[in-house]
Amino acid sequence: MPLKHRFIVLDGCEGAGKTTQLGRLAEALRAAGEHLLVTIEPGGTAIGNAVREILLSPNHAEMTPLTEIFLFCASRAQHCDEVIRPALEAGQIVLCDRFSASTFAYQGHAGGAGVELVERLDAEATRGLVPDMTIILDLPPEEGMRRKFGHGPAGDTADRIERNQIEFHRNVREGFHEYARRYARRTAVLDASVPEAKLFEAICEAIGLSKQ
Ligand code: T5A
Repeated sequence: MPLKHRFIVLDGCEGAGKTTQLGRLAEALRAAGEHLLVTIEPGGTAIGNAVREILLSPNHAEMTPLTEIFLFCASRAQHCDEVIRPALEAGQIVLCDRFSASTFAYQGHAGGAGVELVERLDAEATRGLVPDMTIILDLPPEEGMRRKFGHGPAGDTADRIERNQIEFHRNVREGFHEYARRYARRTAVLDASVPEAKLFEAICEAIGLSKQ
């Protein structure tokens, strides 16, 4: 039976395991005979990748909150029109690493721009394209940072957004919970502190993918 959800997003705080789980999910769906597009935000297009460089570079510490929102939305607008919408129209399943929930949580809730502004700009950028299912991998940010950077401080390898104080990342986590409450029918929050295989089972269940 074809999968009911065609546009699936994995989202959540830093280091929650999105990339790891997207890899597993892509493999399972391909094995089930599905045609897939696996993509990422910010990015997913040549323009989006250029915008990603600007957004994440620690050299741009002076970036204002409004500039940041517009750049995430610019990347998304290009991504939706050039890549995601055509793939869905061609009958592919789209798996995306982060999407609107990230903008809601990082720029809207934690960044202090307000979720209403973020939602308005995001709706323009996507032209109403909404994921069928957003799965939020929920993990305390301290644990996500430990997974990525070990026990020491994030240090020189951290990008501009990872360099925010831990309090910011706690607010991001709250923002994801707020997003899930707002869009409960198309969002699932899963405990990402469990072993990879167990989390993968929960993701399959959330999207209705039966075990082979
Ligand atoms: N952003 C993005 C915004 O602010 N607004 C927006 O609108 C958007 C779209 C993107 C940055 O941009 C921000 C958010 C981000 O700060 P990114 O490079 O794409 O940056 O970074 P992340 O999405 O955070 O990706 P990461 O690679 O950092 O984290 P993942 O993908 O969640 O985690 P993953 O799979 O790489 O795993 C991290 C480590 O944990 C281990 C893995 O082996 C790896 O070492 N791991 C586990 N360990 C224990 N148990 C498990 N279950 C594990 N699963 C994975």
